[in-house]
Amino acid sequence: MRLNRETLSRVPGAVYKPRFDPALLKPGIVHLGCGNFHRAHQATATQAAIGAEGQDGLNWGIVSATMRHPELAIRLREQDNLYTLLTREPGGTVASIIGALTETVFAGDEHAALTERIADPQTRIVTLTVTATGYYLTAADRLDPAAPAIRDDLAADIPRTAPGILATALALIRKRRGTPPVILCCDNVSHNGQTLRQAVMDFAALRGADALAGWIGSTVQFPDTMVDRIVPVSTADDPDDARLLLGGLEDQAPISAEPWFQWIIGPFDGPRPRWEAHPGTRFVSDVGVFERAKLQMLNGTHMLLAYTGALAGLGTISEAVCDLALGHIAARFMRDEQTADVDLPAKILDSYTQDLIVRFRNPGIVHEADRVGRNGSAKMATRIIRPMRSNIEAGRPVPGATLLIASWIRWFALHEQEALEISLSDPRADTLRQICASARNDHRAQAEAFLAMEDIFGPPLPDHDRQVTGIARLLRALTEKPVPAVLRELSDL
Ligand code: CS2
Repeated sequence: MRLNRETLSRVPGAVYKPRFDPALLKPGIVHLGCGNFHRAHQATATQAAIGAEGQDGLNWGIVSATMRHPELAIRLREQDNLYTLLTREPGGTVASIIGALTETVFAGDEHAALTERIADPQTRIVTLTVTATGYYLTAADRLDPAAPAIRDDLAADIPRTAPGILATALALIRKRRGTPPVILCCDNVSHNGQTLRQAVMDFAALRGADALAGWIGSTVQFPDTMVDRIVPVSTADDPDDARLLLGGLEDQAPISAEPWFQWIIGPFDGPRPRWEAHPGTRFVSDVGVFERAKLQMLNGTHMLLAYTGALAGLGTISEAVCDLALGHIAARFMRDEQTADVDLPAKILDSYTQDLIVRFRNPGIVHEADRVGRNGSAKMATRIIRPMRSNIEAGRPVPGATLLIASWIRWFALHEQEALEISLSDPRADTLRQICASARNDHRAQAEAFLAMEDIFGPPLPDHDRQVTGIARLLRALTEKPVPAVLRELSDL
């Protein structure tokens, strides 16, 4: 028997359930990017808000569009868009049924319908989680007109990218003299609201619609947000665990997440769900410092653990951080290098570091290195190079960032030789692999050619030559010596 609205009453009492009848929900939000993160984050907070608001809350159902996984939309529809969230506490698992989605659609099938749904006056908010690569940005955070998907979208009637879909829907709203929805980017992108606004304006301008671009800039709200919850890819255990906790009901789309939840949202004018009913949600006047701390300390250190950990045979974040040497290097990197320009008192930075390390250790969260490591070229500038540049300018050492970049290059070198044991996914993979192939065994040339890619790293780092030498030296060590031995040396343990 499957989980659905009819069988919801059979779910055991110990499982958290929506405090409303999901059949009564009406859509007020359109979401782009119905992945695990969305389902464990915004959908969960929206469910809490709906439950807290009684009758009015029922206007905040979500139409969620998956950009890449038509089969997920089918699976969710088969269970009336209900699914199980398995919260992996270090001491056990808690199950909750999430019923905030009124509909799941595949963006690829229904693009025209999607822009109409966004333009529908009932839609007051559009949220997005399409990952940093889904915005097609240059290193300077402008829309990249040379990205093939953007080139296609500019020529197409029916757009497929998030900036294209939003620009098209906003054009419809403007034509109809409607009120635009508030657009809430929930991806790990620096100044994510402002950046998305610029990308959508760039899209409109590239289409020759300068008046539309101006209207978007002056009329549409794009608050910045900071989102935080570690949500891994689903594992084979998830459906079994869900069946057990649901008293035998089958769920074909369960997800796992850590207990931690944070959603910091900038100034927002207009109707919205009472998201602050979910612990960890806050509305603030400036998201900047939260965003910087999170992107650099959490996401940046995740990258180090993923790239360097995988080379040492440590395939998940928890394995990597529990390794004595790498765990020590990572904690030092997080606290000493990645706090650059994070304007918070030392005590808060200490306790945030401690919390993060505990979260990373959670054995119930299987956060694979290849997953965290994907799309590094789109993550490098904000998460790593921004603090690194500032540290070098201030004369502070950057051993962690140097190790991270060397490890990342090593992934492509191994991949090029078909010796990388995990999968590598990156929009610039071909070029980067090619660099390693044409400079095989020449570590300095590899380091030089990588750093010369300004669309990834931005303008040359201060003291450029010294950075190249440092990266090349570590690249050689990672190539010639057993990686655990290199880490032991670097950790000073
Ligand atoms: C990770 C994030 O894959 C990655 O880039 O660092 O998905 C991370 O788990 C989340 O941002 C946590 O909030």
